[in-house]
Amino acid sequence: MQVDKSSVIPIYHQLKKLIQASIDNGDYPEGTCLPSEREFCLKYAISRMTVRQAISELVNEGLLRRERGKGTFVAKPKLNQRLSVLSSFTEDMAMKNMIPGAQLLSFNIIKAVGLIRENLYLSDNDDVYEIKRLRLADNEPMAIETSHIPVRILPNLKQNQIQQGSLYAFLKKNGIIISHGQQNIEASLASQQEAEQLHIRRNAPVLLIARTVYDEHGTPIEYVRSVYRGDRYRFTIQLNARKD
Ligand code: 16G
Repeated sequence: MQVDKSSVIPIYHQLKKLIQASIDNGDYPEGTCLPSEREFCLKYAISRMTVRQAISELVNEGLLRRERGKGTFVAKPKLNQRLSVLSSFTEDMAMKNMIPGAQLLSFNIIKAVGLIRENLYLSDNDDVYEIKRLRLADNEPMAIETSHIPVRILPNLKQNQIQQGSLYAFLKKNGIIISHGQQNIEASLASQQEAEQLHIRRNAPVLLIARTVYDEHGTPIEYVRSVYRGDRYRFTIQLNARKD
């Protein structure tokens, strides 16, 4: 395929689409080193600036990654998560045929304050468990999740009971059935500590997710704040047309 210089579509955009197609059809599999900027210039008879713009945008979109001194490589495809169902990290990984992992980073009992208190419908003096976990997919760090669960829901919870494995499966085993929830997502940048835990660079884009889940009686069970890797996650939402 060639670029069409007479087209109204900017050349950098056409090159982007060509590279994207080569990734999609397997010509450039994951981990492949992309031809150099010079090679692209010669192949398509276009300027280096045009090549640079196409590649930079693909890097920003997460399709390519740059390694200093080595070149530009085809990145791992992002994990696509649908947001229409309330599922656990473990269930999401099972659907993708990936091995879920949970590493407990900290476990504390704290007083419910601010958004934690508000979202869990608690009073100032109520205690919550604060459970911070690193989530892994096939051993690769994906997210840091900080869950808050009212102590009165599980008065005797001990750290070793949730050291590994699925939190939602543990809740279910204890008679707590999660029924519905709400979640919001916003963009942010990784702090130094988050970057170290997630194996990304400081200030890399991340997605902040806040989720409140309720049991079948409408009692809030968990308020969780998570930091998901922006380079590894994409969330998809099903939209239905307005009925009015
Ligand atoms: C999901 C939830 C998190 C929950 C976890 C339980 C988001 C943003 N977060 O990752 O709230 O604590 O599932 O997973 O979706 P688990 O049962 O595998 O521990």
